[in-house]
Amino acid sequence: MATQPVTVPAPVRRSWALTPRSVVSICLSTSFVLIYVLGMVGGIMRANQAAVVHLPLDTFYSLLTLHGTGMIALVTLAMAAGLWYAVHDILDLRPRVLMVGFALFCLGIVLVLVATLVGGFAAGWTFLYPLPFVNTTWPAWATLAFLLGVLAVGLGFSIYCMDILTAVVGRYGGLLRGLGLDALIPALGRPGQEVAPPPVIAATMVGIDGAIGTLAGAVILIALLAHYVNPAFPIDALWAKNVTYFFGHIIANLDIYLAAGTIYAYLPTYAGREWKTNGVLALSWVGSLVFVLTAYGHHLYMDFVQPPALQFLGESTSYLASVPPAVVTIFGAVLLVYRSGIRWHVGSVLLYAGLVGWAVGGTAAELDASIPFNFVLHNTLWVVAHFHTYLLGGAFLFAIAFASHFAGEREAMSGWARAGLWLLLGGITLFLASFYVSGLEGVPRREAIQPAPGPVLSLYATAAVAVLLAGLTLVLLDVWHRARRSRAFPEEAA
Ligand code: HEM
Ligand SMILES: [Cu+2]
Repeated sequence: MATQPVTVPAPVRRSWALTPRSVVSICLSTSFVLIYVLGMVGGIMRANQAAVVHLPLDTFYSLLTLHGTGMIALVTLAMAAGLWYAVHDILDLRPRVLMVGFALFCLGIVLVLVATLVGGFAAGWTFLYPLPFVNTTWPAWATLAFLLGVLAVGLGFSIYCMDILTAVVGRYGGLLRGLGLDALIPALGRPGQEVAPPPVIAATMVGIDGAIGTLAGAVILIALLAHYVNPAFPIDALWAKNVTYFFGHIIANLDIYLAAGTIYAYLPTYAGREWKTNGVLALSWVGSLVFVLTAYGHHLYMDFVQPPALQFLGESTSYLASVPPAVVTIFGAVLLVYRSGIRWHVGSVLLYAGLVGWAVGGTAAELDASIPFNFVLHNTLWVVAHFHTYLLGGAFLFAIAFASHFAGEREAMSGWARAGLWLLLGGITLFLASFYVSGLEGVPRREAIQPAPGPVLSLYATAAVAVLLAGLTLVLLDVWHRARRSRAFPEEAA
């Protein structure tokens, strides 16, 4: 009898396959490593303001530009990956497209790194016209590299948004249903089709506002590039400021709305309760969609040539913008967790802490968006305080929360993680307190050398950054360790 050849199963090449998990892991690890480095850059800037280290002035402003641009891009990348993962099954999203977006983000970040660290570009992350062109301390090519870098990041995000919108239309037959509006207006619904769940509603809102915001970004960047090529190409400074802040405000805000989508997806898994779409939730997201687009005017209160109607629009929608997240998402999250016997782990602690950061930062933002307060707080460190509260103390914490959930949280929280959380949250609180007090004392933002009492408060802040980074190191190592374990036992992962 002839012996049968023994068939050896082909080795499974899991590590390099473009699966949803692998692409999301790449996005998260890249953004966390770079955020950590840019956090250290932030600490160096605080140490310089405390006169503990003495950077050359132009180096300080290049680092400031790198930190601002890089952080916004990287937190967007991490949270975009988080929300993508939360909805990829429902919307049948393709990992390949996310990878293209990721590659464009990386290209953009490399260009920004080269522009600032090698070229010395230092016009601030808002690259406000005509700063990139007049009295520069850097060569012209650095301006070009920076503008192209921001363009690449914007293109990456716009591909992400368009992919989500296409998938929403494919799955729900229209954007209104993607926004869950059939829960409010039943006539919009289709027989037999369920209402979009909350994470899909968030993804649709981000997709629409992100597509519009990145389009505005492309318009201003292309205009600046045209001016770069031919300095006779005219740019109206007021128009440029409106378009630039329209773009910047939308992108920075969407970080938190991307995060809200992931909260809808993951907080219920800790609380053991469902978060369902209803008419109020759908309406609140339509409100956010409109207010995020119209509130940017609060960046132009000091521009007396801005048409008054736009100033009123900016102030009123800045107030209205706070209502949907506060009333629906934050209050909804509190109700979801209340008496649920929630399981506390790194993910749930940070989701909750992030909600606090979001609420506090939002309140501080509302104060600054009120014109009488803005007279006093405009361009002081109060501004930096409020956006770090909801970006560092909100969106970034949500990003780590998602990563921790993604890595798997089967076993109890480790002692290291617990210590890391205390240090991280304590460090962030002290770090933010220093910005707030400086702002109230009238210390201006974006100054390498500050008037008193800036330097002494910067010294406290420098120590707080060291505590914050120590905590971040422990938390990220704990997440990384669990991610490695769950790669060995994939069924453990979420
Ligand atoms: C360890 C964490 C962080 C530290 C130590 C830090 C520190 C700083 C410092 C010292 C400044 C300059 C403030 C001034 O004098 O005007 C700054 C500005 C800024 N940071 Fe952070 N930051 C951190 C995290 C973040 C995060 C997570 C984000 C965004 C998601 C962010 C976005 C920005 C932006 C947009 C600016 C303004 C840049 C500009 O004025 O052009 N930062 N940060
Ligand atoms: Cu704004």
